[in-house]
Amino acid sequence: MSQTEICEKIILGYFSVRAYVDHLKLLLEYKQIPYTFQSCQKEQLDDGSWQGGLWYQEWRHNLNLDFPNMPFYIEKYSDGSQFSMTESMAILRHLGRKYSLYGDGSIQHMAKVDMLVDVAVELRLIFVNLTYFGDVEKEKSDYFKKTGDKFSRFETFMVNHGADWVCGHRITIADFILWTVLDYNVTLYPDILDPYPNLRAVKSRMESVTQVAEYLNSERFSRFPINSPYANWGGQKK
Ligand SMILES: N[C@@H](CCC(=O)N[C@@H](CS)C(=O)NCC(=O)O)C(=O)O
Repeated sequence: MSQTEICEKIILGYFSVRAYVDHLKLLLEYKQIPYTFQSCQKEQLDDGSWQGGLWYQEWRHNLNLDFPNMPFYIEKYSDGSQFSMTESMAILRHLGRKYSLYGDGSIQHMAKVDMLVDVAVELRLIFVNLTYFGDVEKEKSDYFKKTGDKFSRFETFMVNHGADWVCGHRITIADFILWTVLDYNVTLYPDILDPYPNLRAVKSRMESVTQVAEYLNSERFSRFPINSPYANWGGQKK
């Protein structure tokens, strides 16, 4: 594909849940990049198990993906060629490079951005483990301890960097995955960020960006479902 070809269309594919795609939609909305969200529902079979619906039956076979998975990301070019990829964090990093959301350009700053992204992913994993397999009432205080260590380190990081956004004065890819993880957490436990004023501030800052506020109030965004329907918590539609 030639570098001069114009990207005419972006397609982001995923199940109709927030889970591993939320940060990617948020970034595209923030940058006001037109995209099509191609979604499908998981379906429950007669034996009670769940199957990936259209993804399972069609898309994973016919989209020509190197490593078929959801979410997937496709750029279609004016010459008819296309670029496609999977892996939710690799897609985030691709969008970060494509739309200059990787910080001030120094390799040290980019490394810190990557570090913050990966810690946010660790927080997401703790959330996934609890909400799919655990008991959100019984395990609340244990969860606050596990996540609190990382939340307070984010808090200190922001104090040390005196910043508007999580990694300095510019918004970076770390802010999109962090917002998603924070929003999942306060949706589950509204008081979880009470001890962390900088995290609450950076979350509000994202929500007050005009195009983000418009997105969050639009039909393109729904707070639920966060997880797949078979999760212990967060798989419901409201
Ligand atoms: N490492 C992958 C994991 C993706 C993943 O686990 N996708 C789940 C939904 S959250 C899925 O059902 N993928 C489709 C499949 O496994 O066929 C990523 O971050 O994108």
